[in-house]
Amino acid sequence: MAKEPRPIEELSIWDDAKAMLKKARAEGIQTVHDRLDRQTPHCKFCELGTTCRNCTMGPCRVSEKNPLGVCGADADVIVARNFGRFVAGGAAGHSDHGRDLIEVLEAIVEGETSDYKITEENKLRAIAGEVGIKTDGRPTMDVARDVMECFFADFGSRKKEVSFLSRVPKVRKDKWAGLKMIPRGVDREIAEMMHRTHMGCDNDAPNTMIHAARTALADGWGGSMIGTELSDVIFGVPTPKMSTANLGVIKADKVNLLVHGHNPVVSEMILAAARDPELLARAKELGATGINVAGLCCTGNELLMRQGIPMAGNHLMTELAIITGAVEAIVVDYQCIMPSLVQVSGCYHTKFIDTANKARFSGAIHFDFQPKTAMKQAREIVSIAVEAFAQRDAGRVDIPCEPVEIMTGFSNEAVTAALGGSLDPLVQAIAAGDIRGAVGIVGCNNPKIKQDSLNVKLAEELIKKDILVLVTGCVTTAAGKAGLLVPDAIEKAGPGLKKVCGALGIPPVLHYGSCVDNARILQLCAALANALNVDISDLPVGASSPEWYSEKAAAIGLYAVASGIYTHLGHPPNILGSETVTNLAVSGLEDLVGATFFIEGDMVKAADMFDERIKTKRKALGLSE
Ligand code: SF4
Ligand code: MSK
Repeated sequence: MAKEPRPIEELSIWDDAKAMLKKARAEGIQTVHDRLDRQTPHCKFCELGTTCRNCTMGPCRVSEKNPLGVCGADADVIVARNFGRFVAGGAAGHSDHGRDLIEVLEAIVEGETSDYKITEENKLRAIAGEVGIKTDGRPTMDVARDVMECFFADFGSRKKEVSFLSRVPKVRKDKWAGLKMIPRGVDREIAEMMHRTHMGCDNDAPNTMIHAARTALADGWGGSMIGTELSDVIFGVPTPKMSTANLGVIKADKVNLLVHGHNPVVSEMILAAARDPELLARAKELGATGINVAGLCCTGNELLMRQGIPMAGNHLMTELAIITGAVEAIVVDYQCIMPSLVQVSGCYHTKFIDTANKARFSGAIHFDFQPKTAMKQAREIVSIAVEAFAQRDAGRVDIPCEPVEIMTGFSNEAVTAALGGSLDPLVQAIAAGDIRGAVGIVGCNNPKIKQDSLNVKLAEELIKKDILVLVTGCVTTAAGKAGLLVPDAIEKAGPGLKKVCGALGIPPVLHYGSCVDNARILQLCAALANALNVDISDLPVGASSPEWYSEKAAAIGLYAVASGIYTHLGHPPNILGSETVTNLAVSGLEDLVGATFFIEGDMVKAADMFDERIKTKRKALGLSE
């Protein structure tokens, strides 16, 4: 017998989500929540991580009764291997995204595109200097070529360490060297993880876990950091600006085009094409007042940070945005795009357009988007959206709310500029205890958790304790919708944070970008540690992913811990079937890298644990608690 669906009230904290879930049920449209209900209860072996499919002597499931797989692998080995491959998947996603930015830089350097250009010459030169490339008196394109070669080489096997380790405090690098955890090359660490986890290779769980950390570090300090930095070089360094968020950003009188995925390479071009006078004129001819480009998930974050486009929603809003009935097209690049969006689009006049050969969706309109032809292709895509306006059924349109204001655009450069040109005022505010510490809240939604309940609650609890919060990824929209991304949110903060943020006119929760932009937080931590002449693990900082779901989030969490940042997860990865692996994650790593994971589903308790940690770290630095 089919299960009763969960009450809508339990699925999300947001009125816009609940209204669209109601509409979905009334119109007979299946959502992620319905499918979760059909998939539960989940397989216990898979939940514990004790199932292995790495060869055809299996698949094997180990338990107390049957403790060894056919090859003799025990639960520790199997869990570690599964987790290692999980992290490798996440690192591969972020880093391949980074590689795509290098390829755009290559197209610029080789003169193959005029649609993309080097927008931030100063940043390019600054990065070049950091990775040891001479810049004095050299033409920009020569510097760019060397940067391109250097970053391509970071993916290979010929380096002893990835280039941005130049940013890492020496004491941290020495720690990694002692553990054989220095990331040498992005593709190398990922490939080695696949090798190690083949049958008959790395059969020592702690050793596999150390390599998982190395793989994650190759993502954080390699692929992701390259992705972030080159996106800034090509599309501009984010600066503070106002925008809006929630489903109310979809406009009934406009052609609505949603960009979804992660990489700004496609979405930036779509935004530029949407300003084309001919396309605007055609939209008007069809009765629209304009073309509205709004964001979903991280490609939305990228455009929000740099261009201030409105955010329609995060991960669990992607199906619901289409259900407004007012979306002409959803244009995707890759990652976190539920294949169900094709079916939901098919229930309306919405055109679902994919743009990457590595992320195709059956039933989609496909464009093989290339730097050489980017603007031409972007115009064609926008034109499809414009023409779809004529097919919209006004009777099915329901935009459930008015948008809320948010402030965005906090890159490290913007923060430093706001502080008068150096991080010293931030260091002083931390020393004085006005800002007691900082926590990055990052990551996703997961339909197993009431949407954004944990993301918002943790941010609110932390700012009350004078802990500055930085948000990226899908937590951005959560914090924005909760009213935490505006300067007025200082009213919800403790007295110290209220004083500092009030003086600067900034929110107590700062939007720091997309998922790859967690590299900005790593860079900030390294800069603070270098300024204080300490290790990153000595700082009063933390990281959290309360509602995570993805392999990428696991890689982020692990590179944060391996970098020395105490990291919270709202629910555990599938590792609980091994005591060795679990103990390593939640305590053993402390001795090795000076930080661990902690798992806590109650956000008041999680905030208290961050508070305790921050007190300990402040005390050790000789600061008031
Ligand atoms: Fe089973 Fe070992 Fe093969 Fe895994 S590698 S499926 S545990 S025999
Ligand atoms: S999009 S990885 S659901 S944050 Fe970056 Fe959101 Fe998580 Fe994807």
